[in-house]
Amino acid sequence: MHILVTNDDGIRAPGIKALYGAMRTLPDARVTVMAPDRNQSAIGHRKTLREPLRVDEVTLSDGTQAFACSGSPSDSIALALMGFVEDPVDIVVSGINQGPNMAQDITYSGTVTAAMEAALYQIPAIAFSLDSQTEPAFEAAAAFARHIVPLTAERGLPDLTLLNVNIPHTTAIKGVRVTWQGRRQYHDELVRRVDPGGRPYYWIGGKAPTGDREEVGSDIWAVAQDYISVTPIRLDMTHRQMIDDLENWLDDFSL
Ligand SMILES: [Mn+2]
Repeated sequence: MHILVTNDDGIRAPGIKALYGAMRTLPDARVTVMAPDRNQSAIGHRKTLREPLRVDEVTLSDGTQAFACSGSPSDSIALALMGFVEDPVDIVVSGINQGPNMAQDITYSGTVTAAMEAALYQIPAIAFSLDSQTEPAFEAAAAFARHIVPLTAERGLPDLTLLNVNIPHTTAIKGVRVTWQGRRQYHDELVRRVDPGGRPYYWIGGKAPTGDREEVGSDIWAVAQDYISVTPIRLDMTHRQMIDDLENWLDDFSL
């Protein structure tokens, strides 16, 4: 089993070290690490087309040989699967992200969009995120990765589908729940400042997002209840139930 490991926190982040370390302990596993050379969190499903991409072979703190890419997480996966990594890849794993990626976070998340890119290449992919921004302990997430990765590689995933895993930050995990995307509440605020030359500039500030913890069965609910959340995500975001209605809205248009 050839496992390609990436992340969005950058190739030197502790979470990716925990993930490739866990993958290496699987029987018959061969691990390739290719990830952004710096933090690319919330980069979204970015495809870099108007500037060159560079890849450097780097030695990480534990001696691991890895590929550091100047592009986004999805660029890293695209490069690898288009032939930069010569041996066929059986599964792509992304993370372990420092911070959750649930509900509407997923199209912002470089952790998840790296897995989306793999799904475009019909390679099974799993994104792992830990519900902690500070001093995370990755052991439980790594243990679950060791469980779900071989299963997913063996069974495969439906077309244009990936798995999004979120792990609660607790030593008392209750189990696993298969979930759907819940409802995020963002608390972003526009912060306006002025540079030394007198020009305004802006930050997206505000508090961290919260969410509906009461909707039983959602990813946000599961993690709030100390369950590991596993959500099957499809890239087809069409609202099929709306198609008939929308046709009715538009059917009297003519040229
Ligand atoms: Mn991140």
